[in-house]
Amino acid sequence: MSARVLVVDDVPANVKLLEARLTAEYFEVLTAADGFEALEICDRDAIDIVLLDVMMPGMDGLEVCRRLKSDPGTSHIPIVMVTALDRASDRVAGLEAGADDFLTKPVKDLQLLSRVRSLVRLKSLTDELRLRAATTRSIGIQEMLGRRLPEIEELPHVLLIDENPASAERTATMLNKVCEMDTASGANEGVFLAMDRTPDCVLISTRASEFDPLRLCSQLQSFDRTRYVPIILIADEGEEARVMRAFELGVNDYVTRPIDRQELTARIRTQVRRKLYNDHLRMSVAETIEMAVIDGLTGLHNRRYLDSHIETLFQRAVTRRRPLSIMITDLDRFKGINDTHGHDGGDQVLKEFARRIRANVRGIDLVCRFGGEEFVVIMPDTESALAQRVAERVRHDIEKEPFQVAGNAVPVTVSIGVASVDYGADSVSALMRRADAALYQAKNSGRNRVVAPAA
Ligand code: GH3
Ligand code: MG
Repeated sequence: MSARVLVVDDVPANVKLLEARLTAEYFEVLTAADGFEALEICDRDAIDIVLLDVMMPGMDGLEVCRRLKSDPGTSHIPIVMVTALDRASDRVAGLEAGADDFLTKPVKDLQLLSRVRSLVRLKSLTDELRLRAATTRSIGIQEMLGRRLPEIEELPHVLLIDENPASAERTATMLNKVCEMDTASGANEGVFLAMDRTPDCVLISTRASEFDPLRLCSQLQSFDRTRYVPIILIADEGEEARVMRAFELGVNDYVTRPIDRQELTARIRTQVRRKLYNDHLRMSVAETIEMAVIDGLTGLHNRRYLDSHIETLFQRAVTRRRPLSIMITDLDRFKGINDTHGHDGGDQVLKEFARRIRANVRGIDLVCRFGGEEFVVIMPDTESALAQRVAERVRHDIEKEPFQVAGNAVPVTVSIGVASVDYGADSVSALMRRADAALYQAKNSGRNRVVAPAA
């Protein structure tokens, strides 16, 4: 996976070194010699990840990080702070400034590449979701895109899979205030626990003789319940090839033994925050897609949904030789209601009307607001005589009890046209036309009635 990396450092030799290594791995590299230039480039170019030196004259790396993270246009770009080995305090400060990860100088190849790859992969998932979300132009999503990564509010739930009870115990104790931990000593138990309660992050120790840790990783990524759960590998020095293989399989991050508490904490925190952010986005996208087929006023499906489903329902009825009926309803003299009680009053009537239709049909019947004060109900497995009885029940239910509009009792009536599938040379449009013609007849013959074309 290629990506555009921005390297920020005031020492030209450091920039050159990172640039050479990243270019060799086919990353596109941009460079900046100070914080101001870095901010400018992030604003202008689509940067996928920033490697940021902490100590720089003018504006230091921490300030650059804070600014990038507080700007909605750049807050989603992952930032890796590059810190001197002897300055542990910089790491904490970096994470507090919103950095996603850190590397210590001198930067080791494996660490550099694995961190960059992992963050780029996370970002590309986020980008795809952001793109989908942005095209839907939902107000809720726009607001959400502007937000920073969410802070972790509750202790994240981490699952540790480690065959060795003593080392599992040590790791659990180390993370005791950082997360709520479940431990498993084998692959089957691990999968079982992960399916039982989806964790926010999984830690897998590579020291295993009873199972293959990498196979376990790909297994976890193949189940719907766990495929978005980040995985961090706990590896030994000298396992570079295995770690690389793990990254190819989609493992998100790794730490090496002996485990540094601060480092593991930071890595868990980063993975969990990214996951929360992506989970939110994914849910918002799903909600927006749902909103696109739901009528906002009545909560019924809208015409777009009807158009995409009626053909399927129709074909299913025809091929199975099952009856199918539809009714089109239209409120009588609705303009008069709007004129007397205002548009809001009219809306109240439409809402209550939708509620009453719903209450009079079955769950499998599809009720749609076709537009304005016209509604369509599709009734699978329903022949004409029954459909007319249902329509009559709806008509009666509307007439019998006046609607309440801002304290006024408003009498409402409805006209309904019914049509049923005829197994001859029928089509959806012919069926709709027959229902429409029946409705027209109901209107013309005095309203407040049900008409079905004679079979
Ligand atoms: P008919 O008995 O012949 O159906 O008479 P009608 O007045 O119901 O029919 P007409 O088609 O003349 O008027 C429909 C009205 O429905 C006009 C339009 O302003 C109103 N309308 C359409 N959509 C909405 C809506 O979402 N809310 C409200 N309040 N009114 C709507
Ligand atoms: Mg009308």
